Amino acid sequence: GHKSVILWFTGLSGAGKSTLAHAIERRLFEKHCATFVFDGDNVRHGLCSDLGFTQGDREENIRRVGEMAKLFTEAGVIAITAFISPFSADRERVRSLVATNDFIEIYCRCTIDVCEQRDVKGLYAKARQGLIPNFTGISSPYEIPQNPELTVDTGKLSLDECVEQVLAYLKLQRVI
Ligand code: GGZ
Repeated sequence: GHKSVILWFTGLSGAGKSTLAHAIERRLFEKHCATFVFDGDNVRHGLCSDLGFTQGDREENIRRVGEMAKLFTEAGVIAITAFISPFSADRERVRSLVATNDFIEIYCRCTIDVCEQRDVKGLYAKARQGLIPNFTGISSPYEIPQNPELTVDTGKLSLDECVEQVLAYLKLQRVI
C-alpha cells in the first residue's frame, strides 16, 4: 500500500527532472505502487499543445498538469510531474489543490552552468544566440523554491544517489 501524492519535480531545463522522475517510477513499480509520470514529452504534445513559453502559457500549462495530477491521486495513483514550473505562485496553486502533505515539492538543484555545459538538446546554445525567446535561466526567470519538501543536488550527485534520497524521504513520510 502507498499514499497517493503528487511528487512535483521543479528545476531548470537539463537539471535532470524527467530522468529522476522515471527512475523513481521504476523503483516504485517494483514496490507495486501505481504511478504515472507527466512531463513535457507526454503533455506538451497533447493536452497542452496549444501552449508556448510565455509566463501566461506556462501558468496555464502548470494549472492543467496540476489538475490532471490531482485527478490521478484521486484514482489512487502517485502522480509524478517533471516540469520546469519556474513560477512559485503556479507551484503554490497546485499545492493548494490537494491536502497538506499530499503535494511534495522536490527541487532539482543544478546550476545553470552545469545545465548549459550538458546542453543535451542544444537548447541553451540556441537560446544564447537569441533563437529561443523566453528561455528559462537566460531570458525568462526561474524562481527557486523557498520551502520545498526536498532539495536534490542533481548537478552534484549521481542519479542513483538522487533516487535513494527521494525514496528515503517517501519512506520517512510514510508515503511508501
Ligand atoms: C524553457 C523550453 C523553452 C523555453 C522549449 N524555456 O530540456 P527540455 O526542453 O526537454 O525541457 C524544456 C521544456 C520545458 O517545458 P515545461 O513544460 O517543463 O516548462 S514550464 O514548466 O515552464 O511550462 C525544454 C523545452 O521545453 N523548451 N522552449 N523557452 N524550456
